[in-house]
Amino acid sequence: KIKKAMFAGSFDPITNGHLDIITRSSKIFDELQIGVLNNPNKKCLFTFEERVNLIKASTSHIDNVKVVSFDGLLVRYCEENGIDTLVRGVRSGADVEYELQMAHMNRELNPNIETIILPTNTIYSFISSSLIKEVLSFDADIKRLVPEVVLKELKRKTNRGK
Ligand code: COD
Repeated sequence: KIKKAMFAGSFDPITNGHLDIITRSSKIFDELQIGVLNNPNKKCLFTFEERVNLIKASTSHIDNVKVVSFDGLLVRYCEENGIDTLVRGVRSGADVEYELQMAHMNRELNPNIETIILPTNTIYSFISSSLIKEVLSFDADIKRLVPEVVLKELKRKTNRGK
């Protein structure tokens, strides 16, 4: 039986922090699905299609990764697609608090689905999609923080950045 895992998020946009968790967890599981939340009520800089395309472009070199979309409950998507592991990344104690709460709720919803929490790579521990968008709005240099395709699209969309 192949071991499938899910790494879900809004990815607005994907960062080097996300990519690190994707790279590391793709080595642990046979198949890693990247679940992009498609929720029109959530305000994002990038459209759903753009977020998916940026992830595909940034992960095309990893062959057991598959980019999928979901809305509604994450555990429901997993049940319907034979996935029994959720992968999450944590940067700080605050992330741990939040992730534990989600892990407990997801276990309440389906006790057969496990959550695996990976600590971030130290060098990416300060990166978040929202801080990247904030510093970019002040023309900061963010080239070490996001994949090259993302940098290009961020600059194009916002007319900001170096
Ligand atoms: N280093 C390592 N990991 C990172 C970094 C970094 N620099 N930055 C972010 N991460 C991790 C996050 O901790 C998270 O694990 C993942 O990457 C995705 O992050 P985001 O910010 O893109 O996405 P989130 O955390 O907002 O996504 C939340 C979900 C969409 C997964 C969640 O809201 C959800 O499951 N929604 C569906 C409805 C549902 O099932 N709700 C019940 C949940 S209990």
